[in-house]
Parts: sequence; structure tokens; C-alpha cells
Amino acid sequence: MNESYCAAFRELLTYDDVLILVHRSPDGDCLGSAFALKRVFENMGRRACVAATGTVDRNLRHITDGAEELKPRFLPSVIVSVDVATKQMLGPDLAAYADSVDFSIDHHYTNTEYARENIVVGAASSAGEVLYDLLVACNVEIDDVIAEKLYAAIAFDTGCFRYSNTTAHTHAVTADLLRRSFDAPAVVRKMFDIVPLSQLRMERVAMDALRIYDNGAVVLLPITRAFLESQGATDEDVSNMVSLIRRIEGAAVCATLKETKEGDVKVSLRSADDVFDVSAVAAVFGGGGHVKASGCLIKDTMENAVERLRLAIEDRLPSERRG
Ligand SMILES: [Mn+2]
Repeated sequence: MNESYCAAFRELLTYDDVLILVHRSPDGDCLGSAFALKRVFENMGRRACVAATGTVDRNLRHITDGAEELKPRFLPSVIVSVDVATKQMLGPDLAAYADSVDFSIDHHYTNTEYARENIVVGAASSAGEVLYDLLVACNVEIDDVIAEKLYAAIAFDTGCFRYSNTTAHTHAVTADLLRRSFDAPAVVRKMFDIVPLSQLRMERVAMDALRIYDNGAVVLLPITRAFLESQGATDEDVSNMVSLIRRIEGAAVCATLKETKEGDVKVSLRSADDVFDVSAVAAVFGGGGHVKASGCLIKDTMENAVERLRLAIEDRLPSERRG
């Protein structure tokens, strides 16, 4: 961890009344990191709270100690964002804080450095891994609770240590966390294995809606509100659909396109390898993320969105994969 990042983190640790912001539709990495950081401040007798736009998925509520909604609870003296690459990712509920973020702790190469102090380690698997390195470098004690939250963060963003962002260092960090006392298999099971029956039912039917292009190199799954309602499925039920279709053999790029309540189309993109950069496709529509996992919002009808996304992907697909 470089010295200027450590100095920035040490400064953060001097504050009381800390507001920790995570990105909209919070995932396991931002929540795990944020709740680990909250605990760090609480262990020092300080006040800290985590705030987010949107509700917490059922399978992540073990991280938030059961909380479904995360609202700011006091007037903060310092604001830190975790795992948030751009101000826009804070979402509407936190927009009022977007221009006054003091610290950003992140691992997105695409971080726009909107905070006063930006601690951004693009090579790290997760914000959890960045936070771990900061805590160790600054001699902050990692107790069982912090270890469990950081483990959840890292396990989430590495897909349980299966994705190529998992490095030797990631495993070294995880090994050290596992020296503390917490139920690691339970953390993984809650995040990845347990699904409601409504989700399994929806997945079965959704497979019929797959759009396959370029001899199977491009797989898109449109999910309309009408479809969701006909299946009695929730937004949460579709959040993992993209990891389901990324398993399809021969697919280079996969995406789910979900119609939002506002009538826009929310896109989650995945690449099968480090060669095809889906963040470049997301950027076409004002989104961003990582080489292998990115997202964006397309303000258009579903059919137009499918077509525009397909063209943006095919533009970047190696000619030998184009059909
Ligand atoms: Mn992350």
C-alpha cells in the first residue's frame, strides 16, 4: 500500500461522525467493506453509519445485520465512499452528498477521482482487499466482525475466488482473515447458494427468452416488467441472472437487460475473458465498471436497447467471432 494512500487513510481515522456511502443497488463488496469500516470506527468509540440508494438484497442482509434500508442517521463530519467509481453511482438518494465526498476507497480503474482524497487500487480484487491492506498498513486491529465483513466483500467480488481478479495476494489476505473466528462457509452459502423458489421458477422460464447472436458469441437476455410480473418475480430475483447465462459454452459476451420501474433498461454485462472489455461497451451508454463486469442504463425501449447493445458489442467483437 503506497504511503500517500496510508497517509490519507490515517487522516480518515481521526474523524468522528463518519458517513460511509456505497453505490446504488449495493453489492456484497461495497456492503462488506462499508460495514467493516463502520466497525473500525465503532471499535474506536466513534459514530459511523452506512447509507445507500435502494434496498439491500435478501442474500446480503447478513452483512448489514438484517437492515433492508440504509439511511444517513446524523450530520456527518466526514464522508467516505466505498467501491463507488463515479458520483452518479451513488444514486438519487445520496446525490446531495455527491460533491462533498472527502475520501473514496475503491478498486475500479474507471474511478473518476471525485473525492478530495482518492484511494484507488485498480489491481485489487475488491474494495474489501483495498481496505484490508489499509488496515494492516495502519496497524488497525482486525477483529472477528471486521474479518467476516471483509471476507464477504472479497468472496463476493471474486465470485468465490473463481474470477481472474483473484490473485495470490487475494488468497493471502483471505488466509489471514480466516485466522479470526467466523463462519466462512455460512457467509458464502448465504451470498451464493440460497435462492428463493420464485427465482428458480423465473430462471427456468427466462431461458426461453435468450437472444443468441454471432454463432453464440453474444448472448443477451431481455427481461421486461410484464415478464417479471407474470412470473411473480422481483427485481432481486433477476440480479443473478447474468451469472447464470455467463456459464453458456462459447459465449464471449453476455448481458441481461432489465426493464426498470421507470421504463428504462438496466444492463449488466459480463465478458468470458480479459480480451473483450465490457466496460468499453458500458461506456458507450454512459456506464462503466471492470473489463469483465460492467453495467449501464439505456434510456430507450427494450427492443431498441437490445439492438443498440448488440451493435455496440459487435463493433468490438474480433472479426473471427462475428457471425
Ligand atoms: Mn467492488
